[in-house]
Amino acid sequence: MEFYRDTWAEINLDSIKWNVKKTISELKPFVDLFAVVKANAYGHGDIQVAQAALEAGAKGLAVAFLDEALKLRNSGIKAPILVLGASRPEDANIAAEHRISVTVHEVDWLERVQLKIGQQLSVHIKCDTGMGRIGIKTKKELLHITNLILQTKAFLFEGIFTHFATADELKTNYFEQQIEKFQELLDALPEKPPYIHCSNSAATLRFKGVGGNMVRLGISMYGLTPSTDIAPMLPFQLKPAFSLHTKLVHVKQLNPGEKVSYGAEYEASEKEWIGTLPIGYADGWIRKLSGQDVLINGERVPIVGRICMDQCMVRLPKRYEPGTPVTLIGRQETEEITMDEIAKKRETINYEIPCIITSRVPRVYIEGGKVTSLSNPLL
Ligand code: PMH
Repeated sequence: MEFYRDTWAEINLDSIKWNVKKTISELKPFVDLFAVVKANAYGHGDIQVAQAALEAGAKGLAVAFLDEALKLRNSGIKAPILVLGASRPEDANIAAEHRISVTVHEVDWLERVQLKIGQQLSVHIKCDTGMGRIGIKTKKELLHITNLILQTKAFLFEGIFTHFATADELKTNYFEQQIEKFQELLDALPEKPPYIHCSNSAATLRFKGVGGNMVRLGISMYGLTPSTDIAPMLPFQLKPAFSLHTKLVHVKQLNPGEKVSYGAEYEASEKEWIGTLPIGYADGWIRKLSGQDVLINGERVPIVGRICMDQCMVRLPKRYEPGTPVTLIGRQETEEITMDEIAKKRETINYEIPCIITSRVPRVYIEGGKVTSLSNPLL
């Protein structure tokens, strides 16, 4: 597979493996790590990340939707896969056929499930202990669901879980309340399933995977901190896997008073070298990033003027040859532009940044220190 543009994201699978292995070394030996690879592995590439995580010791995978799970199965992945979000009860037979575990999030879901004769469906019960998203809240609901599962041969009670709303915040009282509520629900169970899980990355790394025998690791597997607040508390230095690169495609000198981009908002105040980059908002490099620095020759240079759909412009300290490499996220020599820097500029969280670098940007995979594969959905 090839690509024919000078913009690409580099995904370092060695970093992903390292983050997974280091995390496992922090956990108690009976705790299994499930790699959260929903949303195309937070924009990194689901199949490649899933394989890397499994090689590094992850016992299973978690996604948001059944379609994502089927994509992984169809690629030949045999490991356990859990769908964390709500699936349609009428699609349960498809999950069962592909040995995909699903989440039961409300009482009448199980009653509406349609399975074929002889099929078995593995289910995890989702408890809402304070996230207010999906899941059952009361002991009554839990007992009703558990009894239905235990009475029906077609259902395999594989797990029970909850999700924290504030595990990445400095204050821990809400987090502790959620643990308490989850424990109360667990205490009411007539029978414990093989998997009990609640920890995301923040809870896994800060509290060594509280409560249960499985953790669901997302953001920190990608080498990013769950929040800047808890970055100093992480037990080891994470290795970011995602970097974003392009090359200068055009370099010109503007005279004082000449303008750049839509709206003609940016005006050269002196003779200025302006370089054009072949990346724009249709790649997820959105207009809010106007003014953001990029790296060229190990130095920071600013994006000037409005970001266009496919291109944006930078102010250069001198003339550079077209074809000169430019890093938008990642390291050049001693300078680094982190995902957190981009998130701050965009007034959002680091999670969002790789997720919205669109599929038009090819992903180049590094493993064993060298390029091993490319993914370009366009070709
Ligand atoms: N488990 C569930 C149910 C999740 O929704 C997520 C992430 C994770 C585990 C992994 O969390 P981590 O990436 O912090 O490790 N879900 C989301 C979300 O819905 N929005 O941002 C992250």
